[in-house]
Amino acid sequence: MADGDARRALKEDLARFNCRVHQPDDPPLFTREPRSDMQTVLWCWNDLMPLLERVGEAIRIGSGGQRRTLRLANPGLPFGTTHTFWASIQYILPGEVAEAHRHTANAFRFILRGTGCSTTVDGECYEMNEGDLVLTPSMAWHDHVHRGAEPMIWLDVLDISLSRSLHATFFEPYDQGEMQPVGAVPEFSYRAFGSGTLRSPRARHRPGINPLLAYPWPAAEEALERAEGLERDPWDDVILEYQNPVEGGPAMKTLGTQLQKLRPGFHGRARRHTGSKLYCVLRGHGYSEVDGQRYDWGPGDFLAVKPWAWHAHHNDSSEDAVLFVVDDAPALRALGYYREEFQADEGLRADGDNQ
Ligand code: GTQ
Ligand code: FE2
Repeated sequence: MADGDARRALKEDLARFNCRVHQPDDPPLFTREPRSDMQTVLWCWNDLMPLLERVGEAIRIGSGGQRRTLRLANPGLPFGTTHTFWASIQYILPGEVAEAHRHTANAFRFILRGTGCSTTVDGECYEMNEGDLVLTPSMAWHDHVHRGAEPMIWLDVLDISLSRSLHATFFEPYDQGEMQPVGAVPEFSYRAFGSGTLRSPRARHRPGINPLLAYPWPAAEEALERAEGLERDPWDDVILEYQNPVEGGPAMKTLGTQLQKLRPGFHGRARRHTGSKLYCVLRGHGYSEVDGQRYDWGPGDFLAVKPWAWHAHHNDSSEDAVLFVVDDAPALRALGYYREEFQADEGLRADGDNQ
């Protein structure tokens, strides 16, 4: 048999038994460095706000646990803001209820505008105010009800691209009414675990699970102010990560959340890492350089940074810039896939996993 015929016969036999060998036009199994279809994208608040208002007029919140959200859709991906998470802006009008449901995806909310809306997570009711971070861990029941007077706007992030790629998506609407019953102690987890340094000796928590569901703004802002007294971080200026107060480490298993301040005149060095990131501008103006391109940003803007892209942040203005940062580093670290490189004064400092 000629060589070509033998190869063709082998290929056919392999296919018959659901096997294959590497074909010349197959994409390579490995690349030297991560390659991502995700794009680095900037969303501007001036574009988002009018769209949100239109979405508010056009879309009613249905039953069965539906939400009204504007998703930040990455143009390079079929699904997600990044390949691991969806970031969306939820818009809820006075009197509305986003009915109870639960899902495998871990989620959190970071409140951007408004007051008077509360969320209940596994029976614990939390008021939501600007700057608060509220967690909805995997499979926790949650519903939101707006008793305030103005539209309420918050950032939702779910690790749904990740759970989807792992084929682990479950969703369950609550079937005993619009809202779940509320427990006797409002804001229980915050009262029991929220100070971070003092807690009741009788407060119980399950190992490996962060018992704290809410990180209100006043304490976070105060911590960030206190951190200004530390030595300046050459890459991030002032940066704090939201922590599991009982066991340390990130507040969620898959998603990292940070609060960052870039003071006037700060010019950060570049760094790159595996995994993706979303910056949400809370206050002030500045710009980021990502793989050589400049992105100018101001309050309400969102910048998604693709994996392994060099990025550095700058503040040329005369006021502080404050950013809320989301990444998927905890998920990558848990799997041993986290790597980063820093541009240092002396040149490049390469670190493997520097957890
Ligand atoms: O508020 O529960 O943006 O389930 C996407 C899915 C928000 C929520 C989103 C959700 C929610
Ligand atoms: Fe949800």
